[in-house]
Amino acid sequence: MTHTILNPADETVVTTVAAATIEETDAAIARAARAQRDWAALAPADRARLLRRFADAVDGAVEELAAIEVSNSGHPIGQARWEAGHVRDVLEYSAAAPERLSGRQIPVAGGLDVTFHEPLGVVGVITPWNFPMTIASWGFAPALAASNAVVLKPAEWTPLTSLRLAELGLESGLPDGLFQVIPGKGSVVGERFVTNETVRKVVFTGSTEVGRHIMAGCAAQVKRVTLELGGKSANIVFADADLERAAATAPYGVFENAGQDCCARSRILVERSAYDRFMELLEPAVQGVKVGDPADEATEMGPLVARAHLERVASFVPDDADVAFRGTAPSGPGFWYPPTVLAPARDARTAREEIFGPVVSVFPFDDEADAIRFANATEFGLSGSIWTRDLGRGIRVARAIESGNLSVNSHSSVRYSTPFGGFKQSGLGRELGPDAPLAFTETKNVFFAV
Ligand code: TAP
Repeated sequence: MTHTILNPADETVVTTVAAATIEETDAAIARAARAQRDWAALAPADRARLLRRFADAVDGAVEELAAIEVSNSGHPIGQARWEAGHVRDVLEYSAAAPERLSGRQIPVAGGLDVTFHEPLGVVGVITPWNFPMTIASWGFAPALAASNAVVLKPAEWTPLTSLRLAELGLESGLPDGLFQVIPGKGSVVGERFVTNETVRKVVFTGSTEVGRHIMAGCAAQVKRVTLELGGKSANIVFADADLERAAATAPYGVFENAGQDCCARSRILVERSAYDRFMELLEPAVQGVKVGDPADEATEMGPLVARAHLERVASFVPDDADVAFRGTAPSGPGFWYPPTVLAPARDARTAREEIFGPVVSVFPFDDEADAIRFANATEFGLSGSIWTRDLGRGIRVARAIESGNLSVNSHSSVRYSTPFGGFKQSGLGRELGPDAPLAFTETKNVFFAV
């Protein structure tokens, strides 16, 4: 069976990709298990060197990977270049781990006690379509660095950069079978990662609904799992903030990647006394977002990934929706949707559910306690921003929001060197940062009697 890949900006056929069967998935997992034993037997410095070579290969292929993402996912070229550079950085940062994953020597009576961080074996990584290559690297780079093998299932719509990354790994000298990309259906390949006992951990990024299903499946074998799921993050603007900056940047906090971003600040909460002024400033900022051809260097927002997703996003904005104002978008061909600002009631569907498109809802709030209460009134807890000139308030509110990644006076969420992940139903576990490789190990304690 094959899957046809369309360019979301013009609906032309990019290529077709074969979908793996259960038997092919099992064969890939068995190959990964053999490669893992050879990989773990290498000297730590050799594993580090090969990962650095892989990072160098990605560095040399930044333009190529970016161009693939432009045509496969419709990402603006500048953003796609950043994504390829981020994959290189994640690999380079992870390459330090093989020589630094040290255990501890713990004082005990009657002997010597030592801990080791042992690899898990084969890790299955399942990725979504919104940031195909960056999210892939958050799984495979630290897993490889901790001496594991990786089988990776990309989303059906967006497998191309992951396939190229696997080739680059092989060209860099990684053992054959150590890092394999297996395109196919979630219900076939992804499901097999859960049920095949050789896979010792599943790293899943995607919807909360599928994440719950995977966690339940993994429970049967007490299989390790990391989940990066949905979000409905708040951008809280206090009246004492630099309103010009808060309004000028708010569109980029939600419309980046056409809103197909788990960290999208899709609820803007504005202190009531500043609400009218903020909306006045927000309107030209939204209309100024450059939406169009992703291959154009000036483009800030491209199309949505697929027609089915466009229809889902549009369903959140019926004809009688409380639209405050909108930006512009090409009319087609391609899966275009304009940046859209709503001013709905707090209990509206758009205020509660993840839209995963360029639609944001703005709400007034009364005071700090009200802002915190409403920001936390969601099953999700992934990201968020706080705009204020009062440092004490910034700290207080950041500590009170039930979310894994907060930013004061910015919309930054992701750095390769800092931990990333969600509270509540936004996920389980953390990726990136100095501890990322530890999530791909078991701690073993050995006592030597003396
Ligand atoms: P999903 O539909 O959940 O799909 C994610 C991945 O899981 C795809 O590769 C999919 O394969 C696979 N899959 C589907 N059903 C499966 C099953 N039964 N068993 C195993 N794998 C299965 O999500 P999506 O629509 O691609 O991505 C959007 C969602 O991801 C949003 O909710 C977003 O917030 C979330 N997300 C979260 C983060 C973080 S870091 N928290 C980052 C990005 C995205 P197919 O392609 O074949 O369906």
